[in-house]
Amino acid sequence: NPIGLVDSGIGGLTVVKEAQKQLPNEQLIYIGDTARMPYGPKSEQEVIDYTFQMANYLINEQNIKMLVIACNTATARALSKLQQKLSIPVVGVIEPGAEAAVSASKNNKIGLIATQGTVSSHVYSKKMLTLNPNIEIFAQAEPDFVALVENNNFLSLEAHDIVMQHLSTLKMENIDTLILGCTHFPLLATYIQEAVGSGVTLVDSGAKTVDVMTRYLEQMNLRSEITYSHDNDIYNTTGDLNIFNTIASSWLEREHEL
Ligand code: DGN
Repeated sequence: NPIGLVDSGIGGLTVVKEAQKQLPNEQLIYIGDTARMPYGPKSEQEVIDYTFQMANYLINEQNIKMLVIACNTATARALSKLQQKLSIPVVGVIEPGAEAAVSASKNNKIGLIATQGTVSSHVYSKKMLTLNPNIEIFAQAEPDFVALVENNNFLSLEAHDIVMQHLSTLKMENIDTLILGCTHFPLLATYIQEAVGSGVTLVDSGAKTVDVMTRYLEQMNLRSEITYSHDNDIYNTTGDLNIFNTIASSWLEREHEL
């Protein structure tokens, strides 16, 4: 059976890309809810409802064996509810990112850039503080970055300038680790790295999630044994197919920059 991945748009493809590398035999089915994005400013209940709709479709129509919430905002709002209600394993992107950041940081100063919804949920902060109470967190909402990616504008001079400008204050905080707490942000990784300086370790929470998926598949004996080609993975969007296809094919073919 396939693994389902959901996001508010194309951001979750950063998780798909990593899963295609690390899990060669697993069929992936993706839904990007582009028509209703961004999730960042939506209410908790809306994000919960949307995520359940995608989950139910994937379970009832596609018979998935595992669900990955490849969106930080939906993880922050809906992960525990999905885990309570659904009978298949459900993996979110926040815990893996929080763990990776805490172990990467040496000076205990960690930056977080994410959507407004993720920042105000404080899920990252709570998780990191339970792992290490001495951590200092500098969280900044960056809703504009999501639009740059969804509009296929993430390799432009405009994107470069916006990222530089927005992250200039964060650069002053002496952080040594920065969590890309939105699955859209790895597409802007080159500019983000330039903005905060090469000494800062960027944590791609989505990529870390694939380690957790791998662990679950093994523990629960759900790993596929058949040889599979990721050319057969399925991508769905609730929004414009052309723009989704353009971004998806160029991103999935490019070398990952982290
Ligand atoms: N990609 C999503 C996330 O990781 O939070 C959110 C993007 C959005 O809908 N604003």
